[in-house]
Formats: sequence, C-alpha cells, structure tokens
Amino acid sequence: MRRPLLMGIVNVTPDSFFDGGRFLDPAGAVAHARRLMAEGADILDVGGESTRPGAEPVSESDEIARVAPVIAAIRAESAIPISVDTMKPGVAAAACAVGATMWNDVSALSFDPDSLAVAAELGCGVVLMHMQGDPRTMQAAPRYDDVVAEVADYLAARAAAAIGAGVARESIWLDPGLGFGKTAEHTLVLIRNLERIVALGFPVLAGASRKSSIARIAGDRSGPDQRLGGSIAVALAAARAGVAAIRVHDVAATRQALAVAEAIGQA
Ligand code: HH2
Repeated sequence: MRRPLLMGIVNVTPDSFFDGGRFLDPAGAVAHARRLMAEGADILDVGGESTRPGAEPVSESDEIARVAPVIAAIRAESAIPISVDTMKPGVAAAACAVGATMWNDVSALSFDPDSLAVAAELGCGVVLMHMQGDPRTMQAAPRYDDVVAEVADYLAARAAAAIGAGVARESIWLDPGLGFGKTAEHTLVLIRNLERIVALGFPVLAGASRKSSIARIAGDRSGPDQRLGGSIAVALAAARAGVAAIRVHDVAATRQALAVAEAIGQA
C-alpha cells in the first residue's frame, strides 16, 4: 500500500454539512489551514459554496470574496498545493490568480459552458468529479443500472472532453463523487470497486469524510461529528485500492490510521 496524499478540507461557508460557519471568517479559515498543514496535509482544498444536498447556490462575487483572501493568505506563508472547490470558472480563475494550483470541480467542468476552455487556459490541475444531477436535487432518487460502469464511463468521457479542449492529460485527476447523487448502497459499491476508477489511468481522489452515507452504511444515526471512525474505514479501503489522494476533514487521525495500516502491511 503506497500512502495516498491527504487533502485537507477548508470550507469558508456558513452552511457546509460538517464545518459550516466555523471558518467563515478569513482569519479563522487560515488558522484552520495552518492546523491542517501542521497535522500533515499534503494539499488544501478551499471551498466557498456548500455542495451538500439542498444547499443554496452562491453568487460568483460572494464565492470569490470568501475564498480568494484565504487562498492568498495561505499562499503568503506556504508553498503547499491548494485546490479551489468550485463549479464556476470565474472563481477558479480568481483563485488561481492568488495562488491556487488546482481546480476541484464537482461538476467535472460541465456546470458552465466556458469551464473547459478556462481550465485549459489556466493550465492548473483539475479534479473531474462524478455527480448525478445537481446538489439541490441529487439525493431525491439516484438511479443506476451499473453504478461503477456508469461512473467510470462518465469520468473517462469528461477526461476526453477536457483533453480535447486543451487541458494537459497529466493535469487531470478523477473522483467518483462518493455520496453525490448516490444512495448509501451505490456509494458502498463504488468504494468496493475503486480499483476500476484507478484503472482508468489518472490519479484518483476520493472522499467520504463525515458524509451521511457513512452513517447509513454503518446502520446508525450518527451526526457528522460522530462519523470519524467510518470515515477512516473508507480512507483505508481507498488507500488499498490505490487512490492518489483522500479528501478529509481530519488529517491527523487519517494520517495515523494510514501509517499504522502501512506498517502492518509491511510487517
Ligand atoms: N465532497 C464535498 C465537496 N467537494 N470535491 C471532491 N472532489 N470530492 C468530494 O467527495 C467532495 C468535494 C462535500 O464535502 P464538504 O466540502 O465537507 O461539504 P460541503 O459541500 O457541504 O461544503
């Protein structure tokens, strides 16, 4: 097992499902970023719009006002790779202008007709994530005949579209979008079959950190603040499947679990 990179989550939002409102103040968000770096984060993912089911959309200017000062402040003190979690090309461009190095797009560059061209022009890394529907409605009635094949085919098609638009192949990462327009059973089947997403030949990012599917899979009623154990179980499975990076709220605990699992594997 080769230890995957850890992407630490910095949500500068009032309404994210786990940490909404905790880091809306830029100074608080930067302090949180520092904490994640001290815990060993390899990448920071800064977002200004929640994608939780039912979340209200945020205007481009409000989103930029949330993320840009935080990214600029982190960049002023660290060379760590920073991704911006946004569906909007204008936000991605503003974020890259102040130091973001990657565009993490849960819509796989499909939300805006300009997204593909802007990603090519920015020349940054891109994460193309699978989602069925959009955040407001995605959990209403997710349906697949074969969730793994459909997610893999979609990601391969979006990677081809990005390359066709001029995005460098080596800049592309793929993400199966655990919990995005998926029942807990769909998410579980995807976790069991992450190797098939890895087999597409791009670095894979995966994240189920504290999502409701953790509680559903476990068969309990835990809230987001009680889902660390299950989140770590998914991180270990993702590492075994060969993902390149895991997106987490809890860098220290996940890093420790991965280090021990790796040591056991080498013993
Ligand atoms: N999950 C969330 C947000 N962005 N990006 C990628 N690539 N993969 C994910 O699984 C993913 C993502 C949801 O988590 P969080 O940011 O904590 O919540 P919210 O969207 O409510 O801010």
